Amino acid sequence: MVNTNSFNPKPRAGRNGIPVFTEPKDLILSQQLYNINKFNLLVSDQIPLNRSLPDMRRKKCDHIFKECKDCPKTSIVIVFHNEAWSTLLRTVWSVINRSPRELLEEIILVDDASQREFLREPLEKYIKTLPVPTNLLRSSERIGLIQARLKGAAIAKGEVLTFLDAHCECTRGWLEPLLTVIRDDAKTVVCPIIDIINDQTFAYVKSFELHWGAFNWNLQFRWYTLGGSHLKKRKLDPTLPFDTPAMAGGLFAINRQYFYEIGSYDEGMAIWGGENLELSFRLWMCGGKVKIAPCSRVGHLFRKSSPYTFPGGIGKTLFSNLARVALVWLDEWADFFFKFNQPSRAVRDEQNVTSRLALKKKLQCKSFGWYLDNVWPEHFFPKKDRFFGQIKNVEADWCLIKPDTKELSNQPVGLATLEPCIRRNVSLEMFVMTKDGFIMTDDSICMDAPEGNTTTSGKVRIMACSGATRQKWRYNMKTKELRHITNDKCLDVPDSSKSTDGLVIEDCNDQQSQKWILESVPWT
Ligand code: LR7
Ligand code: MN
Repeated sequence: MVNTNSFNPKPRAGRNGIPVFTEPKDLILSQQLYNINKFNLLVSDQIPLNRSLPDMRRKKCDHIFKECKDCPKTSIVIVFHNEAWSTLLRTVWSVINRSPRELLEEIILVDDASQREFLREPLEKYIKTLPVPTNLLRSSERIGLIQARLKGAAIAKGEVLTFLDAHCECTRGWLEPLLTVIRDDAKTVVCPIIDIINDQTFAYVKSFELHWGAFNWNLQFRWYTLGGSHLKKRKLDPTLPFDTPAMAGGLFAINRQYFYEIGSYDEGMAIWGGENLELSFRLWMCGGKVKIAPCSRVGHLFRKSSPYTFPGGIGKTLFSNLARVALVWLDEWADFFFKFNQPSRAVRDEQNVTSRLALKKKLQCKSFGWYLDNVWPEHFFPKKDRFFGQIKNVEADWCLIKPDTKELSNQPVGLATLEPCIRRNVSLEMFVMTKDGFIMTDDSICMDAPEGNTTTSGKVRIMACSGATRQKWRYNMKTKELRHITNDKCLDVPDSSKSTDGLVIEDCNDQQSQKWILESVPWT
């Protein structure tokens, strides 16, 4: 089955990005096919390669479209390993159909040792018929996406390199907003807003606009809501490219010469993962920038799991890559990362990062502390000038914990509750308290209480950090009270229980249930 190409388009299926539902008679077949790529192949193979998509842009984006006359040309680099025919070529056709020809230097496909027959000769023949010069490079051994991209970049002729995953769909006007940013500043790397192609129905779904990219304590890439000041700026002109602490990794454009000046990729990284943070850190710390251009919108097929193998296992690949990121870029925060990330700690000593450290020195890059302060001041990492540790109630002798229910964006939400303190898991009961009074923990979640509720006691919740005053607290070391600043009430364990009932804010009364110990835990 893997070797057969079951591409069988129906002319109107999925037009304008609408969902395609599997007919009941095909359900079993579609489930069988699902496992090949971890998406609904039957549906993908029913949708034409040149399907229409909605124009995702705001009206105000129009001017950018027109201003791109003197934009640099780009090579499009798409690497793939055992991609399906329909998703790969829909990516290619979406580029061809929705990019001005004068801005398109070429398309470069890099096959990372795929084993599927239809990706051999049939693909070679097919690309010869395309109206845009298209190259196909092959790697006979599995080299992973990082080295595959380097292979593609090495033969590129365009002034700009634009990378895409092999299962994307570009919408109208996607390219111009990226290229104008690079035309205006060759040291800015720019990403589109990444919309969602549903893995079951292939519906094109709009994603959040008010998010930026960052990462959690385990160096996993995450989208987080923009903080208050950024939000205001964005609302003034929603078409303007905005800074992001990190890029997702798969979809971005970069000036080709600058890509090499800044050190392309870490060739010691294998297969998959971590390269997006490594590049983001390097750019920000070494004089570049990473931005998202909201007028550029590209769909990406999001999967719940990975369809392919990781040669050598995930320890030799992802966790080694992350260990390299930490060793090169995290300075004293590397201790924090390794302390709480066992899989990466296990492969730490195998990493030789000498050449990357030499690069960092040569480029005179700034520190991770500088990055946190200047690029991502809203971060929730420990720092010298803030508390890091457990928040313990004196009476109950239990600790504040993070809820385990997650919302869409992967951020936990729920009532603030207590559990016995056993330090079983760093990201479960470690909190940071900043100088500004935000009590935060991993994945950008904060302790939050409703404002202006003076008569009844308010339930305290753990939810996405917003930077709002309702998330500000003050700790008094003498009285041991944790006061909600705007309500001037105290964090309290309600009478009913000392345990898993939610915490509340109550009028301050000097009772034991309102006394808290902030117990520091060393993180370096
Ligand atoms: O060994 C491999 N060889 C490859 O050529 C493994 C993968 N690949 C190809 C693969 O066929 C695909 O085209 O590399 C591309 C990326 O692999 P995916 O699609 O499995 O990755 P992903 O979309 O799950 O993961 C994201 O993180 C990766 C970390 O290494 C890469 O940076 C991906 O490019 C990146 N994808 C995106 O940024 C899309 C938006 C996701 C978000 C948020
Ligand atoms: Mn992908």
